[in-house]
Amino acid sequence: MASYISRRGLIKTFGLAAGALVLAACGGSGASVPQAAVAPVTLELGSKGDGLAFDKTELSAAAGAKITVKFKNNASAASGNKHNFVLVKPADATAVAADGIAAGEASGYLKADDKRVIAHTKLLAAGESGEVTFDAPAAGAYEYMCSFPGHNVVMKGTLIIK
Ligand SMILES: [Cu+2]
Repeated sequence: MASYISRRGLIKTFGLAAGALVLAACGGSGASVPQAAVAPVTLELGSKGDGLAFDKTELSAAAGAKITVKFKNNASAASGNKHNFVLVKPADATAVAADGIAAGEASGYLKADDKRVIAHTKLLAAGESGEVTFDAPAAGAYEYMCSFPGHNVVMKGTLIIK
C-alpha cells in the first residue's frame, strides 16, 4: 500500500512538471511575447525649446520591452523652465500633478512613492538631461507629462504600448 501511494505521488509530480513545460512552450508561440525575447528600446525626448511642450507627442514601444527614456530639457537658461518626464495612466494624470504641486519643488513636484507613477525622471533645470529605465507596462495608451505646476495641462504626450 505504501509503495502504491509513493508511485502515485511520483506520477503526479511528473505530470505537473510536464504541464508547466507545455505552458511555457505555449507562451513562446502565443500572442504575448516572453520578456526575454523583446529587445530593449531607448526613446529620446526633449522639451520643445522654451515652450511648455514635448518635442514628440507620441512614443511607442513593445509590451515586455525594457524602456529607457532619455529626456533633455531644451529650455534656455534665460527662460529657466524646469521640466520632468512623468508616465501615468491617463486617468491618473490630473491627480498625480495636483499631488505633485502639493509636494513641492524639493520633491520634484511628485508625491513621495506615488504608486500611480509608472516611471519618471527627476526635475531637470534648463539645459539638463535625465533618463529613466523601466519595464513597459501592459499594452495600452499611457500619458507622459511634466508635473511642474501648470505644465501638465499642455505639456503631455501619449506612450503607446503595443
Ligand atoms: Cu515642465
